[in-house]
Amino acid sequence: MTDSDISVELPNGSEALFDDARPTFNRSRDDFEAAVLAGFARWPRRIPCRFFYDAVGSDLFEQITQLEEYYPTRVETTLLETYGAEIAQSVELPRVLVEFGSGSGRKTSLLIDALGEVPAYIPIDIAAESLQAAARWLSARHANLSIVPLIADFTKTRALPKLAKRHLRLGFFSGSTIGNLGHEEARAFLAGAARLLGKDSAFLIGVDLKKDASILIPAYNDKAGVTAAFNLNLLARINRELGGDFDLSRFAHEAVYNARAGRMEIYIVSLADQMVRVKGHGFFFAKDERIHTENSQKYTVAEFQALARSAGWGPVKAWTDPANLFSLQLLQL
Ligand code: AVJ
Repeated sequence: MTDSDISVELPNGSEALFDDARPTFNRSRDDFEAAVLAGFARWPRRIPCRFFYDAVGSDLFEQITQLEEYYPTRVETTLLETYGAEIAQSVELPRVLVEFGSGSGRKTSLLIDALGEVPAYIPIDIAAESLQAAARWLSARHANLSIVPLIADFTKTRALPKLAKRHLRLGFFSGSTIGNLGHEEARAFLAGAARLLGKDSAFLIGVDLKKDASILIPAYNDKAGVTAAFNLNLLARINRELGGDFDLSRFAHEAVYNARAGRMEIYIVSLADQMVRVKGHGFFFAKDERIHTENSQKYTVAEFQALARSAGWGPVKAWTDPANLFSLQLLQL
């Protein structure tokens, strides 16, 4: 596929994927500056987790997915390999596949294989570079697949390309990325996806399950230190893009399980009293002060189904691995 093969039926508020990605890049840089300055002005301090995924961070995340301790990607991939045919049989076909976010393409490829004929594949992502890479990878493996990428924030997308309405739709939201959202945000996202996908749609969502902290903690604090590098890359990114002067050796990665809330919480901890400058502003970090960088909510199958129902979806079926680590949940409108 070449860039010019990508079709361009555009809904309002979204952009086609062209090779000049600079406007998107510039917008994300401004957004990063505003988010960091606002996040450092409140207490506890925070940096939103969507900023993990610059080029360095995306590469580190890819390494995380290959770690022994990080089970979600491996288990979800196995679930798609094992139950793909059963998932395909559980919905009326054919369906346009609408993916929320774009990953390595590997899981999507398995789902496309299972679905057989897919009239169109519409990945939605704010990062043009990720869309481009995933589209290339998938078009090499699925020769006749029509790919219609949308550069948009998938939590705010209001309309799909017209061609999506010529068929039934299947949404796909993998990797338990929904765990980054709080309950109300997740409910709002699910309700928005229902509106976007429309009548008679189905939605397949990868959801990480509640489990013992002895499995969760190593998954977010691996021996090799890849997750630590992924987390601290936020400070390196501030240094690169916002002229910050963070000394990364004076901060540490921390991953804790908040059992009451049922979520992993990721922080960056200051190892000393220190001053840091960002964009001409000075920020004092006290020893042991934490910057909150991510939540990763875990669910039971029943909890997630209740959340889905409250957003207007009907749970059809959930597939889990024998150790109950991860689930693929099929919903229907
Ligand atoms: C991509 C949000 C699903 O929460 O497991 C992995 C991100 N953070 N290790 C997750 C992540 C630290 C990941 N999600």
